[in-house]
Amino acid sequence: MKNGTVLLVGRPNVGKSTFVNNVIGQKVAITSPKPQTTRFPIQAYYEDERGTIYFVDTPGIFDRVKDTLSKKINNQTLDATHSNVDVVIYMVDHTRRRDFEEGKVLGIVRKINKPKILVINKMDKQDEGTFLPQYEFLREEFPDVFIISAINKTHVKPLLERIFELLPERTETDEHPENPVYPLINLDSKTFIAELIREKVFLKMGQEIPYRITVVVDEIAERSDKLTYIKARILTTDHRYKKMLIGAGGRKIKEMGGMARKDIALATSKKIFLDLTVEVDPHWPEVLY
Ligand SMILES: Nc1nc2c(ncn2[C@@H]2O[C@H](COP(=O)(O)OP(=O)(O)OP(=O)(O)O)[C@@H](O)[C@H]2O)c(=O)[nH]1
Ligand SMILES: [Mg+2]
Repeated sequence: MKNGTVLLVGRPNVGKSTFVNNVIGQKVAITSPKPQTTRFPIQAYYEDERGTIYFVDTPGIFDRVKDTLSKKINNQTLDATHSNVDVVIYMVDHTRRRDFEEGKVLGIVRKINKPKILVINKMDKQDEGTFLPQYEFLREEFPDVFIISAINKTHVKPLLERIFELLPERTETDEHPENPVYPLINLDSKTFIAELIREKVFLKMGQEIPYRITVVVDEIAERSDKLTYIKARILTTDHRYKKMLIGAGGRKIKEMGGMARKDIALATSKKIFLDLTVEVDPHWPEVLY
């Protein structure tokens, strides 16, 4: 059986997490149209008759790393590139211009001495133009190039086929956990639920606030066979952000809480009572991660 680790790298927003979710067939990593949605590597298994692929989705490598949070996020990805991987997927988004940030990612990819696949994502998106010609030169360096749509799962099959070809033959016990457990990811339930809530802040708040918050889940309690009580807090760095997160008459927090509750209920097949509050903690970026 084939068995090995595939590391996904690319700049923020190219669709790495969308790809992993759609290959796995369930949401393991949160996604949003905003960059830096993923904050730490997420591991998820894909299994079929050919073997097991152990995907590592990483935070997008970010160009502007001035603040503590961005530095920590970037370092998580750099650490992951030094870990033991068998294949690297370098994902690019043809709808965005090649720039300094993309050059930085390529520099990091070049240093990883493993088989590499270039994946050009978002092939379904053509209306706003393409910068594909700017990525053509990479074909010389990358023997394997796949143009896909992660969102529609177009051309994902041949890509998986190639990944399996490149992976080593290995018994599962060699290096990877023998019995990966459902839902096949490395996050505990509290972290996973916190991620689902954080995603709603990325989706519902403006450009700045998602980078000023984190989510902490304090309690998950089974109240009955069917009902689970969850207590969670959104931590933010400033009172004015807290006000915006709550919104007029508490509308914003209710909306985000409602969306998160539905997602958690779907993932757990339980009825969820979500007690979600907002707190000011200016130090969370230094303490967390
Ligand atoms: N049209 C189109 N949009 C896509 C595709 N793949 C991803 N997206 C969208 O691109 C945005 C970013 O997707 P993510 O999966 O969060 O990107 P990421 O690379 O994980 O981003 P970071 O976690 O910030 O590094 C989301 O709005 C996705 O819906 C695709 O194949 N086609
Ligand atoms: Mg991501």
